[in-house]
Amino acid sequence: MVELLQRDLIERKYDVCFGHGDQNDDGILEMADCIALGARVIAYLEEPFDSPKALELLRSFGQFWQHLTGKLDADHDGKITPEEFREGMRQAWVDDPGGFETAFRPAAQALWNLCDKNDNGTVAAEEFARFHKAFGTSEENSRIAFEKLDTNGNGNLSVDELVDAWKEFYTSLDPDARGNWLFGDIWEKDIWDGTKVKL
Ligand SMILES: [Ca+2]
Ligand SMILES: [Ca+2]
Ligand SMILES: [Ca+2]
Ligand SMILES: [Ca+2]
Repeated sequence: MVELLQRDLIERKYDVCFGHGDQNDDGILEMADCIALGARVIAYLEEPFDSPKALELLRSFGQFWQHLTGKLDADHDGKITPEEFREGMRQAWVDDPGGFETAFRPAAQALWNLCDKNDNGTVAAEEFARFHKAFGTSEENSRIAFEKLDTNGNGNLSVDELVDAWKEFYTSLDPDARGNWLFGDIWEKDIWDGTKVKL
């Protein structure tokens, strides 16, 4: 990994997150982007849209969005720029761990529960790859992420481990946190083109 200051590390991760969220590529995040991302996950995992898992995913993504915009959308126009997003994500989850527990962990839990198609508490490589495809992650980065996270090399990631990795990705300032690798090797210098992330 390229040497990154703590601030650069977390901003890089939030830029990647912004790239995941900005589904219509207009450089602004809105609730519709957030819901579209949730819908992509549901579609790529071939989950019925009216299943309990799908509804919980959409509900929790909506809750995530409400919490985040409540923190930073001062003019209440429902739009978030990349700069506002970096600041808001940090305030909402790093500076307020309780906020993470109530409004972000449920989204992670819902997402990994949905990826765990057979409800055995683990996500297989193939399911993990579908999640990544929905988020726009390349096959190469998906493979790298799986290898980094599957520490015991058994070809499965536990839902609990994935929720922990999620928390590390979105809140940890530690360059050695394993969860930093949730979306593969995102440490290339040219990932940000000024308005959006090249995933
Ligand atoms: Ca957008
Ligand atoms: Ca605004
Ligand atoms: Ca499973
Ligand atoms: Ca494993």
